[in-house]
Amino acid sequence: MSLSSGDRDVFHVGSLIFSLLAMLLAFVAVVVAGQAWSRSNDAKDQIHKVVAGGLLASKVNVRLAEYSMVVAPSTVRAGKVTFQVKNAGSMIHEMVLVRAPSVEALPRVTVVTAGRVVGDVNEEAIPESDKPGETEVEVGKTVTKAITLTAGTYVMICNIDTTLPGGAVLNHFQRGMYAVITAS
Ligand SMILES: [Cu+2]
Repeated sequence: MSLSSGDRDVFHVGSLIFSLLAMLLAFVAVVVAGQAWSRSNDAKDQIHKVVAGGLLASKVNVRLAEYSMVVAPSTVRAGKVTFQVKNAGSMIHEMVLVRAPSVEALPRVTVVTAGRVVGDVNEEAIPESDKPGETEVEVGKTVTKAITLTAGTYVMICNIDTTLPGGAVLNHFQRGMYAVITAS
């Protein structure tokens, strides 16, 4: 049996359509694969962002009392951090943030001056650039304050002096009102 010229034309048209369909399918496969690859890259970017800091909080709670300062969490994401500072005590307290590697690294008052006793944190000896923010909190109140922290370690203190009835001065920091927070 031999093909007539008409049969051969039908055969050629058929194989041409088949080739075009195959090319179209191949093109669709490439586009779909490309989209999947792009989606998986987006997912990887998201995971990297989470690992790089998305899990770190940018809001912290601070509880002030006589004489303690409790901060949670103690590691935050560098940048704008919202501090919610509650005074659960029975006298006025403050939260002063100082950029310092440790409590021991804070400069201290060595000579009694007006309103300061030996051992207080010497706030005047700390450059303004290392004091990103502070707030006082009245008894029973909660103050919400946004403070921008660059990456590093910060000591938060209450450096208030209270004069006792007998005249002796009690410094809150020296009684233990401090906490350490790290921004990364
Ligand atoms: Cu205090």
